[in-house]
Amino acid sequence: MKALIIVDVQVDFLPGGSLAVPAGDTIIPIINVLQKDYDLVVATQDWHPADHGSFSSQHPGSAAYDRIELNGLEQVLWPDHCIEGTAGAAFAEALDTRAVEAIFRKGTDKKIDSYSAFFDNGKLKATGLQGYLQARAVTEVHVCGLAADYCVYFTAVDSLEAGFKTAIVSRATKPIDKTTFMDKKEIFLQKGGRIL
Ligand code: VGL
Ligand code: ZN
Repeated sequence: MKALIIVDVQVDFLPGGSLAVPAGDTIIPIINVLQKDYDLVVATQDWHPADHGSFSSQHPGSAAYDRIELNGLEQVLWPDHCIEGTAGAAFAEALDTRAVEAIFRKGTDKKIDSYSAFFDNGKLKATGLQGYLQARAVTEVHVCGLAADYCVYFTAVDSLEAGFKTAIVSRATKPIDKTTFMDKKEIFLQKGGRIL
C-alpha cells in the first residue's frame, strides 16, 4: 500500500499568509491530481495555540527568524501562524480534501515545536501517524506540501526511520528557503530517501 502525506497546505503558508512560502499556491493543482495515484491519502495541519513558544511574539526583544533555545532545543522563531481554529490554519481553499482519510494536527503543545507529522521536535510525543499507516498496511510513503525545508523534510526523514520506503515529490512541494532545502535534500538522499 502506497500513501501520500499532504503536509500543511494551509492558508498561512500561502502567498498573502503570515508565513508565506514563495509560490506555495502553485503546488495545489498538482497535489489535487497526484492524489489519484495513492491507496491512502492523509493530511497534516500545523495547529498552534496563540501563545506558542515558536512565535517571535512570545519572546520580547527577538525577531522572526532569530534562533533561540526553547526548552533545550534549538528553535527558529516564526511569525505567528496557523493558530488553532483561525482562518489562517484552515486548509487552502483550492486543496481538494475529498480523498483525505485522516488529518493529523501538530504543534499543539506551546512548549515544543513540531515539524514532523510523526513526532514533535524533541521526539517526546508521537502523533500516532506511524501506527495508523502500519495498521493500513502501508509500506511506501510519498510526502508533498509545505514547507519543503521544514515540515516536509522532517516528516520524510521520520518516515524513513519508521521503516517506510519514502520519497519527497519535488514538484509538489516548495521551500521557505531554497538553500536550506538543497542541504536537507542531500541529507535525505544520504539516509536512503528518494526525490521524485
Ligand atoms: C512549518 C515553520 C513553522 C512548516 C511549520 O509547515 O514547514 N514551518 N511551522
Ligand atoms: Zn508552525
